[in-house]
Amino acid sequence: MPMAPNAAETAAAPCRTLRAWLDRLAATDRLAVARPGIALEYELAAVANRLDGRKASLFPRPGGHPVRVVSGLTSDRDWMAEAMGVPPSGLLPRFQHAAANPIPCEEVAEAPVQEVVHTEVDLRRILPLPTHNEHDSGPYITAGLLISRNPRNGIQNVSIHRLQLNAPDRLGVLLLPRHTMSYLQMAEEAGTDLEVAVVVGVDPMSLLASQAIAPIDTDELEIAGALHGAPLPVVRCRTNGVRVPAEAEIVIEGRVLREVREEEGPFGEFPQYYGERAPRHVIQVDAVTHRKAPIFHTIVGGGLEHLLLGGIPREATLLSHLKRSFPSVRDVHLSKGGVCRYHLYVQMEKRSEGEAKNVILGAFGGHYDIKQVIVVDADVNIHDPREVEWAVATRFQADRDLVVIGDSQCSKLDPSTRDGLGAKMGLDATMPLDAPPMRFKRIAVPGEREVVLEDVLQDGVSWREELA
Ligand SMILES: Cc1cc2nc3c(=O)[nH]c(=O)nc-3n(C[C@H](O)[C@H](O)[C@H](O)COP(=O)(O)O)c2cc1C
Ligand SMILES: [Mn+2]
Repeated sequence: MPMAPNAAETAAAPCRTLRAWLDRLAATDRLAVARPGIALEYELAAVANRLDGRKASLFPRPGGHPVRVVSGLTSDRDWMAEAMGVPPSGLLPRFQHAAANPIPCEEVAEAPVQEVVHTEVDLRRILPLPTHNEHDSGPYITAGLLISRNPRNGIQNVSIHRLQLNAPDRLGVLLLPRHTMSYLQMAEEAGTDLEVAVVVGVDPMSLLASQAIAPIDTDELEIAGALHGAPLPVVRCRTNGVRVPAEAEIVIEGRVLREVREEEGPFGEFPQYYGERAPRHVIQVDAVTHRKAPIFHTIVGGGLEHLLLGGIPREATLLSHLKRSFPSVRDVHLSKGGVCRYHLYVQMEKRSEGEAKNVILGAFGGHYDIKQVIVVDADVNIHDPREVEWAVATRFQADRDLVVIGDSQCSKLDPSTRDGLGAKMGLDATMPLDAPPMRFKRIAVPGEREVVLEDVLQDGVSWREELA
């Protein structure tokens, strides 16, 4: 496994449960605990958003409900590496390795997640369901892993879908045309509903694995196992054949109903806009199981946790994709300003003139969500937007370094597109290979990094002292 040289000092064991991760956050002053009784409507999301990226938040007795809520578990890139047990530079390599080397799950007969079983289901009574953004249609489950089984071969799929409370035992679900939708179509062809489970309250690695861009019939729980470095223990649901993580907090068992649609949305989404209201699929809930005193995880739409969970697995996939054709590519980054989806920064060691433009074209082919690519040289830190802008300011000329492709497939959630039809823009901000050596030489003061300020500065001395 590729890792940075200092990995031996900083690497720890990967974090395998939500509770272990909460312990780690609490021990390092990164878990803020609210006073009991914060309102489930808006107030909880307001507090979580204010802490976003700095601290995770825990809400005892939210809206008077006995079940605690947590949010903001993975709202920092370095935390994600820490939960993985690698230094920050190991984040993408480790994810690439796990996606390429999944570890099969291990079935167990008894599991903490089934300590309490409800077959009479009133979701709002069992779970504290928050409402986040101003125009959201109502309470949502936002951090549930939706696990389904291929009805033909039993292979499982894992992904996150927003789930609207439609009735005490019914959830509206947004299924974009990805793997769950394909499994549902197979079920419909066989004339059946699709058995599913929604798993809430899992460890950071399972959340991340759910976002892997993997081929259909790749069980993302096996990628979670690879990230843990051990098979994930799973247990069979009580009312259907789906296998769910045994150490999770809460499982909602049910079926996506064939040929049923109910109105769902609007809902505040990752680009900081609302996803529209429309007829969508429906999950009929058959049972809920959970740990004693379970913890409910919620992801506030558009927050850093939402952005990073989608962004990091995409970066890993895009890096693998680009490196296949361009060994000169060193690293990629989906910027936060570009909602960790739309704007890609690429760092490369250009070997031939024009190569950066080929990299731009390759990146557009990596994922249709990408609308802007900026390629920079190896001396530019792509994790610092100011450095990338500096490269554009000093190494880019629009008349020769700009690539624009109109009317191509883009994200439908980008409101500036015409229903997903939009333009791609690429900026080659690399230096010309034949530039004279001093033209693009970055200025530097010798010894600046090595200065130890405590050694050279004196404390409490007035500037007048030398005059005396
Ligand atoms: C917090 C969060 C919410 C998401 N909500 C949805 C959703 O409502 N519908 C959807 O199709 N994808 C949603 N996604 C994206 C999918 O979970 C993601 O694309 C996943 O990798 C798809 O898995 P698949 O390739 O196995 O189908 C969401 C992702 C995150 C992180
Ligand atoms: Mn999948």
